[in-house]
Amino acid sequence: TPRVFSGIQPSGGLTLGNYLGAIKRFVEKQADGIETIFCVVDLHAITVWQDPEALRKQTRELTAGYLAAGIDPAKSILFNQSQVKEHAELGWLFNCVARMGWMQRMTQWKDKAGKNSQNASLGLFAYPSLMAADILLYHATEVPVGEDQKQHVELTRDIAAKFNHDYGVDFFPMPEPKIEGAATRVMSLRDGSKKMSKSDPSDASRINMTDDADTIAKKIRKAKTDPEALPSEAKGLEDRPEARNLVNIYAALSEMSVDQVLADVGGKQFSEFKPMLSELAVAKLAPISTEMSRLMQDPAEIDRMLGQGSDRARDIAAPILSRTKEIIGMVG
Ligand code: AQP
Repeated sequence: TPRVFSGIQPSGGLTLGNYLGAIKRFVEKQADGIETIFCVVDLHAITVWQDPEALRKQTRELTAGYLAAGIDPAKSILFNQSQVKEHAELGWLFNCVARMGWMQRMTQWKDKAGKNSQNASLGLFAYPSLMAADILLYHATEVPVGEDQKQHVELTRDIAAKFNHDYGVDFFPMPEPKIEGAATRVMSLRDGSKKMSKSDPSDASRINMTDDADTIAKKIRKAKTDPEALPSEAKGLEDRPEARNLVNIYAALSEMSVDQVLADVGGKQFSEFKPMLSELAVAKLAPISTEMSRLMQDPAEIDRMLGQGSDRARDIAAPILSRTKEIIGMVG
């Protein structure tokens, strides 16, 4: 039976990239009537420094973001990773399956550790092995993610295959990365070659889900573009990363294809297109950010929901972990 799992790190405020590349698609999966499990991956967030007070706030805010965007705890399991100890435990078991060389090839590791990799945390290096545990602990078969996470889901398959092979079992399924839609890689508004990211030092590079209408309009007005008018077909965007990014965002927000969008706006200058994009972004995001602020007024209720979701997650995870330990040869 299909089962969907995905997670987001509470490592900052939610961005439009996280919304279009992840949450909006999680909500669509939920509507398909299959079993869906969504996680606030706080154990991943601390692979880089997080101020404790900020981590607490970001965990609640991300939960509020999931709920405000349409994740329904009656239909999906919504919880935070650190409350389900099985994640850390299976993560360790997978550290003993995954190979150093596999980890060294991960582009996110190379990007985030940078030149000073001796100073990166051991957790940052092992991140993909914990992510494999997150997914396989539920025997999930589908993992909706943005383009940047594709390599980690492929590594999850390698870990599952090696475990099954080494122990001569057919225990872990091969999860499929689901990278769908017009905005699988939303780019920075300041640099069309960089991904829009929560942790980019420039706030102008991203749209935050909590930005108000004026801020959204200002960021879009200042977004980097080229001087040409918009083309009338998608192939006209090939060498124009900034233009392509804004059109992709428009397409994803309006639920139209890029070709449909260009059929409408082809020939327009950015001075005309940007206000259209701002208006659309505000119309789509304002109800979510209003609902997020309402939910954030009652942090105790958010904590209660995370506790309940964690209990439900554990019910699935615990027997899978027990069986894994038994296969490995652990007693008890
Ligand atoms: N720019 C993006 N476009 C499309 N999808 C994106 N995702 C992230 N950025 C974009 C998707 O959002 C999900 C959650 O990501 P994450 O929080 O686990 O970490 P990340 O991919 O490292 O995202 P950030 O925003 O760049 O966080 P920081 O700055 O902390 O590293 C994933 O499905 C991801 O693909």
